[in-house]
Amino acid sequence: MATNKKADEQLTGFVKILEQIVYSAAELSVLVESDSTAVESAVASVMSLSMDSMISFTFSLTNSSFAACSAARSFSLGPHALPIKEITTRLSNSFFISSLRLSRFVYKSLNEVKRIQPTAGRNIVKESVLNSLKNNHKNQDMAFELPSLDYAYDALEPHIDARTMEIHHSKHHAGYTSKLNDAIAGTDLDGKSIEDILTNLDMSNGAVRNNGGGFWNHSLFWKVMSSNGGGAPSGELADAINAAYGSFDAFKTAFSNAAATQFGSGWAWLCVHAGGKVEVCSTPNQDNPLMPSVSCGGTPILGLDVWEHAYYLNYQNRRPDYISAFFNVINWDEVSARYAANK
Ligand code: MN3
Repeated sequence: MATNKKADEQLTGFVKILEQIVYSAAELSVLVESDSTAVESAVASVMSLSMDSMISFTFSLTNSSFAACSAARSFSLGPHALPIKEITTRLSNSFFISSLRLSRFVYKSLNEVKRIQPTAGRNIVKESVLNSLKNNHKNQDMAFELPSLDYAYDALEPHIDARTMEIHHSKHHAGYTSKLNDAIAGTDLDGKSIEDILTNLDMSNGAVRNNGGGFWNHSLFWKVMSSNGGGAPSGELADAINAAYGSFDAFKTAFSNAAATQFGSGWAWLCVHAGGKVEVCSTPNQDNPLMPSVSCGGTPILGLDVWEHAYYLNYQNRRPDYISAFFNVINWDEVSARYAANK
């Protein structure tokens, strides 16, 4: 039992270092206005590693840190030195020091853990990193956080281009998120779920209506698309669509019309009502059917953004072409799951 305790201690130490790396990476990505995909994928990689490959992962991370800090150093000292000199210098120093500490510590502790308890690791690391990210999130006193995508920005090409996805997610959705946080900070909405905020919304509160709607709508939008999307739904969702519209093609026409005829900016929706009936509708701006006194009701399970920012780079004024392309990326598994959860 003593050996297990020792292994646990070693692991705990390793996890703490790992958390520091995740935070540093997150901090770096914020500072350089990059997206958080790199951090997410780093965490995902760690979770899928065996103890053996954790060691090589750590070494490659260390090498990357060295490369990053060298780059940062030459950048901050070179002829193109910019106002971010101080930031890069500080970061490069901290990466440099953590890299050294990390490589020594991890080499020692992981070998020890591996010797004592060959199967230890994966779940403990996963749980601990996730918990600590959650706590870190709370400590930042940020109510809502921009969700990361489940796929790369170019995953939906040629139907939705990478540049549009990048700007849409990292600028537009990020903007709604931070403005929502600003709008609720210090009010009695702070700490409530976004669904709670929207279903009980005071529609005269423009900041929360626009940015809370924008936050929720885009969070749904990313989820209902996939590079493996397209086709048609099956099972009970297909039955509900057939019951309401007669056929999938007729539904497709109704949804496309709702999206095409929404004047100006807005969204087209497929919603489910309690009892399982589905309905197509559209709303202007960032309104959605969760909000009170909106012309359509139920819970949205599929949403299409028809703001020009969602398609203009690739389709210019051809909104119908964008709508038609959207059907090639709809993630019907996700829509079906949302149907089952909200019917
Ligand atoms: Mn949008």
